[in-house]
Amino acid sequence: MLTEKDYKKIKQELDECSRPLFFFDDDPDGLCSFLLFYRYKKEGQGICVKSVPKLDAKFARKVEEYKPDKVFILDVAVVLEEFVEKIDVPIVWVDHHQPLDLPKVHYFNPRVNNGAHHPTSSICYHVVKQDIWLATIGTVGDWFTPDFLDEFNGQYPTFKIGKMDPGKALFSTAIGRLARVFSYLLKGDIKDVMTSIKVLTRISGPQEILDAETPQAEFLKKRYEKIEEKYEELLKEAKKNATKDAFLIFLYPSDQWSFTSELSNELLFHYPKKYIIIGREKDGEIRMSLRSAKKPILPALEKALLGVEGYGGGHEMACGACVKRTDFERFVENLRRELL
Ligand SMILES: [Mn+2]
Repeated sequence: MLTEKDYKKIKQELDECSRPLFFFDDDPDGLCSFLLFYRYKKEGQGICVKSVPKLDAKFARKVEEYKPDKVFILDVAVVLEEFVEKIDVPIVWVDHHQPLDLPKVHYFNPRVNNGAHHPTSSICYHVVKQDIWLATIGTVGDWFTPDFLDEFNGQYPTFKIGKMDPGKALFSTAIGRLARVFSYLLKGDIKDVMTSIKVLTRISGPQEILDAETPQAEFLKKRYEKIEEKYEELLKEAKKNATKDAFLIFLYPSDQWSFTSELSNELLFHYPKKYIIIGREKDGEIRMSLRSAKKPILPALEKALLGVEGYGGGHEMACGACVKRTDFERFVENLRRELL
């Protein structure tokens, strides 16, 4: 758990810069983390780290171009030394994934001291203490109950989230829907994504987004509705694969947008007793998300990858993996052996 002292330190880092560059993960938690800091600071620029949550040397070019006086890394799971080496301004990294040790980085991660995995947007809220609605969207989007929920309910009674498990909050409340809307807005053409993010830096609150009566909220609605439609189509297809089997496996081609992580979360919510594998075929590989609400899936995944061409990892109950198309059947058989 981070302490009030840590939050103050992070705030000081924000206060003591004038041209920050923010790298953030491309999910609702990462996006809300950025929005919380940017809306507080009102300076700087944000860069969404797409496809792989990893900062490597090629991102250093973005730093050279923008010439910030400080770099913030928000909710990005992996930062490589080759990135850090190329940066000659202070780096502040706020994250809640598996802790990593890097030289020269001001690192804030509640898991370093075996703390809870509070999402990054929760941490960012405790730092800036404003825009609680964004922190709630980001936190619920990460399948987590905010530790400031009472405060949120008090400030936004029409969006009140009662006592419920985080999955239900994500799939049955208005805030949960907004979390899903945020993940849709991060998909597609990078220019449209950047415009959407810019709009979100100026939006007044959750009601404005849902009402879609201002030109800026209308713009968001036009975009996310189209993406949501594609998602719903895939979800319908995936649900057809729910049989008596303990596994729900759904593969879809890569010419479509990636909804792998969103699909696996929602299917786990609807089928909590099943092991969920959602994959997308690309360049002779299957890139997939694995979910389980029963047994930890991470140790099973590690064993299932032995003798298979591929890699993977993640959290105990939620993993990502990539295996050769030709090895996929064997990989699934291995998983069955480990889990059933
Ligand atoms: Mn996160």
